[in-house]
Amino acid sequence: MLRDNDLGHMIKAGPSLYPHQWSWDAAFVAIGLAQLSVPRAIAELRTVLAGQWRTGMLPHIIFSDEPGYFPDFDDWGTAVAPALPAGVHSSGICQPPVHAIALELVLQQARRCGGEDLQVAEEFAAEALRRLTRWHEWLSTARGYADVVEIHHGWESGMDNSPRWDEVYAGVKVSRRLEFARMDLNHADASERPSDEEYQRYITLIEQMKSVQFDDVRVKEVLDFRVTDVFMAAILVLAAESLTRIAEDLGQADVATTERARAERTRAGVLATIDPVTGLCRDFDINAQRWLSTESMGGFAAVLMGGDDAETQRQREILLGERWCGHPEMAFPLPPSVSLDSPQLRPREYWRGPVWPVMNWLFAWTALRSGHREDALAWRLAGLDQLRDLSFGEYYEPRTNETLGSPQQSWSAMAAIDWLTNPDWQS
Ligand code: 2M8
Repeated sequence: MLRDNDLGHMIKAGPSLYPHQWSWDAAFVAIGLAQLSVPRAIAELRTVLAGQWRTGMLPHIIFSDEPGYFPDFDDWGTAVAPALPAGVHSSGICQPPVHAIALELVLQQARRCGGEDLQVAEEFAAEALRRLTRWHEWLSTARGYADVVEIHHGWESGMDNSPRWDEVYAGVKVSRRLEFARMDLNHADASERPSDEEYQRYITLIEQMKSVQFDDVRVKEVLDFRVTDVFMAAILVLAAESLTRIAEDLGQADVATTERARAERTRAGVLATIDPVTGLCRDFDINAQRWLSTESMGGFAAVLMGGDDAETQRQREILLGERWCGHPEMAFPLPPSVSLDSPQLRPREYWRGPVWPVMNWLFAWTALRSGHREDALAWRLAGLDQLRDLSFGEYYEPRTNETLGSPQQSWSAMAAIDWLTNPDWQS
């Protein structure tokens, strides 16, 4: 399946709905690829890093030559951005920083394989270290806010239409209705995708960014969408921890020190967002200066970071409990994007309720990494069961397990590959 989605230098996120390379998809996919071919995994990460902007940002899409996706490179208009490197065709926003985590896992697999794989991987890691540090640094400076990470579009969170962002999108002023064709609807059912109203706001934000040539400072003055993202920040914590270990192995003590401090600072920033009433982490609307308490998967940022403090323990219990994974109507005890008991639930609609295989993998893997082996193995088993019909859907209806969105989605295959072949999962 991944071979079918492979364009040589990049794996398409999905065969027809997503004919380009998405940043966090590519990082996840590289983790699966490493089990099949270390050099191919490295090639995937190399393409991601080659798209790095002069500011340090890794853009959320690197465009292939394939047609059929909106907004494409011309629609984005990033050619006006002074920070776009020559020859790079990319969007002008970012996605969660899974990349250093991927590099660490590729290196681990290379160590198991030894020989040429190990040599190639170590050479690549030495090269990648500087770019990954600049990327993390950009997230903590240009996008640092209260020791969490600020985002400028729901697309940056990767959870595009999650109810997390509803209040923020309500403040996006669509001053003139824009004319465009929704190419996504040629490949997926409209009831499983964001609405036209949502797309008007998505594209309005791009217009606002374009008006200041995607400048990191000026954009904050014109954007109607400025919000901290705790889930993204939790991923930055994990990535900074991975980069710390990689740097230590490569004898780069200064990088290790910087990344360790980043991880500690950001971890504290995420924990400080916990709502004492619900126990979940909260995002913060910067323009409106208010907390966003809408319940969603994003609230489990502390579980993702894998601590053992009382707040995180409580969050873990909530996630495994009857409102979330343990809800009696769930087809499998896996984390849904929105609780089945939530008034916001729309069980077929993208990030508003469905279960996402790649998120199952992420929660399982962070549980494994932080010593919660029992949870990790239970999620792995349920996650594999969910993928049993081999359609590798992008997301699944939480009660019926119907395949939704794009079938043959690359990062869904990655979850199965890693769970089945990576020796870390064997008990
Ligand atoms: C979805 O997002 C893109 C926009 O970036 C889209 O809907 O067109 C999200 O699920 C995102 O997290 C993912 O990276 C991307 C490709 O799989 O699709």
